[in-house]
Amino acid sequence: GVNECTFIAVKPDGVQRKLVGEIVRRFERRGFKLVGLKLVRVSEDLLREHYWDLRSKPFFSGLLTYMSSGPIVAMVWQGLDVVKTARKMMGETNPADSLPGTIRGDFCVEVGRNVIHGSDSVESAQKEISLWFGHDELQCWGPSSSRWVYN
Ligand code: DAT
Ligand code: MG
Repeated sequence: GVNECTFIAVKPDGVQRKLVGEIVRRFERRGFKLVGLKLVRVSEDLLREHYWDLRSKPFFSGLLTYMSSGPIVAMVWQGLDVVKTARKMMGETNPADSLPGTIRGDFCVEVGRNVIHGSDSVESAQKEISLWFGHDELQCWGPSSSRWVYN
């Protein structure tokens, strides 16, 4: 429903390449609501938990090194079907397979430097939001523009 939330992160390469504003802008303009945002440098322990399902992959340790190599912009966005729509906005995991117009299709070329993370299901979104954010870091704010986005 309209209250669905997803976890989105601008990865260290996206921050270094000054893509934060562009990425936030795309979610804002789509009509989604920002409910959490912070710039963080996270430990490999948190990342190991975040990417636990990939622990047996050959790229796992490189992924942890990359993700802990600099600050990340962690965000929570809310709105109708935001989990699925955010994945569409991001493009495919491998930027080479991502269409122009998607974030990965517009701003990157390699799977190991794909600038953005987004939860892949409502269930993983809930897990990731509670891993990255405390309750006091999420804001419930004015619905004043929602009647212009939803009917
Ligand atoms: P996504 O980020 O699209 O959800 P995923 O969850 O399968 O993709 O993998 C998490 C991240 O791991 C991905 O964004 C980049 C990295 N990754 C995935 N497949 C990879 C591969 N074949 N080689 C190197 N890195 C990979
Ligand atoms: Mg994933």
